[in-house]
Amino acid sequence: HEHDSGRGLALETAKPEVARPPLFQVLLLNDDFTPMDFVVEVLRSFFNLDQEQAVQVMLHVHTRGRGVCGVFTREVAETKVTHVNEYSRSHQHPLLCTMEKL
Ligand code: TYC
Repeated sequence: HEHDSGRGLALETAKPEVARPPLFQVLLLNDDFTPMDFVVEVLRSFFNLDQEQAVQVMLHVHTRGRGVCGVFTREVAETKVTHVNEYSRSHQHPLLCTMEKL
């Protein structure tokens, strides 16, 4: 039978919370052999960076050892890592791409 919930008419409607998926940084690691132009091309073609952004990220990786290419959900990050590493290997470059949970 009837019982007032106590929330009142104006408060009955809850905001539909949408779960935020975990995010992952995709990183490039520096090495002594991969040509700078190749790294820039990877950043442009796999991470949709423009020439200026790609050169900035490449130089950051070159000087600091590692750098962020982008932030993605797990499946997208995993796919980027696999594609970049396969592409680098297919061109005989040791360039390494990895991911880390934020
Ligand atoms: N260190 C490389 C060179 O001097 C360039 C490079 C930059 C390599 C970024 C990898 O993720 C990398 N040719």
